[in-house]
Amino acid sequence: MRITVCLPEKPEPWVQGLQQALPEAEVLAWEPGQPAADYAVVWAPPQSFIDAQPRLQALFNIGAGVDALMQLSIPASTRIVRLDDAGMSVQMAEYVCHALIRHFREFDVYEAEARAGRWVYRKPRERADFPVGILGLGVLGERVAKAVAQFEFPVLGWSRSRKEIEGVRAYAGEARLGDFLVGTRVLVNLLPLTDATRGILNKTTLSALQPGGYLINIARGGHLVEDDLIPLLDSGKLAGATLDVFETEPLPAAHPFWQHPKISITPHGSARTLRRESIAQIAGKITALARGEAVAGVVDPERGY
Ligand code: NDP
Ligand code: OXD
Repeated sequence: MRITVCLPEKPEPWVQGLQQALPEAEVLAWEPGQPAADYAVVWAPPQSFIDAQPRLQALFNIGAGVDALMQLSIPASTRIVRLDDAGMSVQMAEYVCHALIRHFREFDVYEAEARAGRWVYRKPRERADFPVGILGLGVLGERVAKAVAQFEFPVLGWSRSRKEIEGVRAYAGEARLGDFLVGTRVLVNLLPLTDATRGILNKTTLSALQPGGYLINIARGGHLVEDDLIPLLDSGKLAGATLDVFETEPLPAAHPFWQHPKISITPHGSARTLRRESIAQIAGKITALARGEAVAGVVDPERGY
């Protein structure tokens, strides 16, 4: 069995880790001209890589989002497998709870007051006034929903198919998006980027949130119509935004988001790919597929996620 690793940077630790986990396999960092492989481990590979792999049984993406792969022409016979949590959901739960509580408890205001040497109390706010709506109730969204519910915020969720999650008011399908949005004040985006979800965070949807709405976008930059955000913040329609992902990454130095006082930015790190966990998951799935068994996390190219 031959496994090829095609990553934009530092493939060596992945090659070594996979080789250790699968000693019977031949694991190689991809180079043009190499013999074709049976399995590939990739992040945003070029089309030339796919074209050089006529007999791939499966392509393992070292992330949860497969939007970059969906831009390529991949033979129907090659299964595309995304990371299935692999340590990301707990990171997303931390990130969202931090951003939510920082906003709700006004810790950003306390930080500014403290820096100015001022001892000033803020009035307590009611959790009931801060319903949190989560777009996408998949592997990551469900974990985030449960974590937020632990802090006793009202939690809503929206997905394609209907879910039942304790403590979460669940909505499904496009027809229920409006009801979900009007019930939400803090909006968390954990959707995959597909034709159906591109631009879903826009003037219309963000204006539908409850007064003082707050956006946490941790999925993809392409979900947000960037030009719509600053007018909503400046008019007071939205109270703020925490953004981890952007249409262009790294975010260009001149981008107005950097300097906006109501925007907090992190560099696409809300949930990092953890190498040890990911290698263990991928090696386990390669072993299962080689035995003819089914694995979780297989992408449906029709749906795009
Ligand atoms: P999943 O595929 O497990 O979950 C996706 C969820 O979105 C599902 O609940 C799905 O509904 C729902 N959904 C998809 N399309 C639609 C639609 N058109 N209308 C309504 N609901 C829809 O993905 P993950 O939870 O693992 O990951 C989500 C995304 O998070 C990734 O695609 C990636 O873009 C992003 N991500 C970002 C990271 C970062 O560091 N910033 C790190 C990791 C992931 P249903 O359940 O019915 O299928
Ligand atoms: C992912 C990411 O999709 O890191 O896993 O963005």
